[in-house]
Amino acid sequence: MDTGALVRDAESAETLRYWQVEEKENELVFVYELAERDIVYGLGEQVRGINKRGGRYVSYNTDNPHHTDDMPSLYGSHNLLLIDGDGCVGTFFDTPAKAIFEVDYHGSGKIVVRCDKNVKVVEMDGANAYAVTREFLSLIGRSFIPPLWAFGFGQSRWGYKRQKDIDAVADGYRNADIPLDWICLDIDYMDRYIDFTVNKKRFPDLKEYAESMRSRGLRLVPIIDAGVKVEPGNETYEEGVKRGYFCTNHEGGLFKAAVWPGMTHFPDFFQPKCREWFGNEYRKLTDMGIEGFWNDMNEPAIFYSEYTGVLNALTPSPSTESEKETNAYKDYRNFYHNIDGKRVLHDKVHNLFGALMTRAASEQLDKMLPGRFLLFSRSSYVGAHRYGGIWTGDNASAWDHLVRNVKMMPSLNMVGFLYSGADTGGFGGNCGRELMLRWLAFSAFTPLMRNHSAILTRKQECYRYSGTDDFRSIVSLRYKLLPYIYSEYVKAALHGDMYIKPLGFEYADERSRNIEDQLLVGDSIMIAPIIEKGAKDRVVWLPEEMTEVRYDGNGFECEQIPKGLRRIQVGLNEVVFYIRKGRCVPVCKGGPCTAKTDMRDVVLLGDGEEYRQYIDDGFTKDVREENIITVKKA
Ligand code: MIG
Repeated sequence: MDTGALVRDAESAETLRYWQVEEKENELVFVYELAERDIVYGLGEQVRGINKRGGRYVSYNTDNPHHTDDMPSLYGSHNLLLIDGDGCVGTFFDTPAKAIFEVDYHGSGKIVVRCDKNVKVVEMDGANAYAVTREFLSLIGRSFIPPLWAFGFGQSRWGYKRQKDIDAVADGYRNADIPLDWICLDIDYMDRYIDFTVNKKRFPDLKEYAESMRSRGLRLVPIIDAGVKVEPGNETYEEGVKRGYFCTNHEGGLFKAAVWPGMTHFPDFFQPKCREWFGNEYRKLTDMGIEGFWNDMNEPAIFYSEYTGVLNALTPSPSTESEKETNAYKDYRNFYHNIDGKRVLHDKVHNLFGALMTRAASEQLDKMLPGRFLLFSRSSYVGAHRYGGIWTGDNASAWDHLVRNVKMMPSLNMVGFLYSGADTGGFGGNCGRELMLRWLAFSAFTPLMRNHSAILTRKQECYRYSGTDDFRSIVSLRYKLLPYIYSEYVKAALHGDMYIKPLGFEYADERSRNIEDQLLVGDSIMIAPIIEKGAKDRVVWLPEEMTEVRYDGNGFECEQIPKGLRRIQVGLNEVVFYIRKGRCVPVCKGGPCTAKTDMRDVVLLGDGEEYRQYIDDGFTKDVREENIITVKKA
């Protein structure tokens, strides 16, 4: 590798260039002195916004819907820090075990990182955070590129049970003339939550059904959970047991834990043979014409196990904060993997589990399908971005969750997860009309744009709200922007670049460096979404002259705006975005789905002269530079 990055393992940790290292009995402690002006970027899927200063974060993949600012762990672990001030120092702490980051916590002026001794530390430096991020992206490899249809709008809900529920969604969108490309099947499509089965009463002929949906420009995207139901007759279970592909317990038997299907075994994704086998199981659904999946519960989430069941019965309720451990935490110290013939405690490699499930699926889907496929996961680790995307888990229908979504997106891009997005409208809770419209107006710019909600919450498909014109306006903007979104995404993946960036990555002035509610999307666009309840207007910072573009469902209105602060009004049916000086954005006519959207018929907005557009058939695995053409202004 000629990237200039230094890779140190624990034994040579004392030779780190930027960090002081102290060896404790069970861990290494790394310390970095911050300067006043330093912004600390990084940590991917984490709370507390773009600048991580002032917080404590724990990389330990966790299924927890309370995404508050003091929630130390979410579903992924992305141990990258970028300290940006006078130049930038980037450090990646590559450990599959728990890692704790205190970043100027309580105003200490220091970063303190504590982690397992099984760690490789990668130090990088460069002129600024953007340069260092690009170096990091070049180290970790090319991001997953899904097919074009995955950039269309997706509708999902935990609670769609049978074919007629899915029909209602398809009809609802088509009748309301709101574009849609895919519909998710949540756990109820399965036979009693058994992976790779289909409930025949609910979906008598999934193959035929998938085909008929496809002819309407709609794809079905089923969920796959990590746990395999323990039940004689369940093929996946029987095979897995026979071949020794499941995780083991303390006594050497198979580890058993309860999740949706009841008692399950977890595939030991650390074994290459197990990955190949499990990945091949997806064939049961691709044979029915399925081209996309979402992997869930792969932290892995555990309701309880035989072990914790007993333990909880024996131990009194926890009395101190540190004792308030979930069942899953206790279980993580009671099951084992077989890694290169060695028995390894799950706790030591916990953060890789979900990532390896994604890898298992992705590698085999790649072999079994002629074209590109959609795959996104809940749990992740850096590296899994090569195999699939992620969604940000069980958020809620609340304004602060929209805010968190906005602020998390650039951090996910720093660690390669370009294909990502949140449950638009919120998973838990009841989403009102205003929140849904504002959230859609933001999600219109995120590669993964999916409306998803939990069972028993208010139904939140776009056509269920009054005044569907407003919803059509926002979602159709997404389809008009597809030539841009698709091109910028693929170019970012091809060039080891980000798709969504903080303003500070391109503009060095202090105001830009500290803005967290405006983002750069691709190379040309700056967005300033409305993320406050009841707000009809907001203040926007323009770090340079830009073209302001307003879309209200009818057409685009453009105006040159000088550098500086500006207050804009934005109606619920509108989206306002900005095009950077000298740049262009191609827009097309849109359509009811990607298959009916003509990506070649574009008009260029903005004061630039030309645009480098990426065009292919939307499926080919041969994604290459030569597919980029120069479109000039008419
Ligand atoms: O314990 O499959 O994050 O998106 O709808 C809940 C049901 C399990 C969690 C996922 C969510 C999904 C839900 N799953």
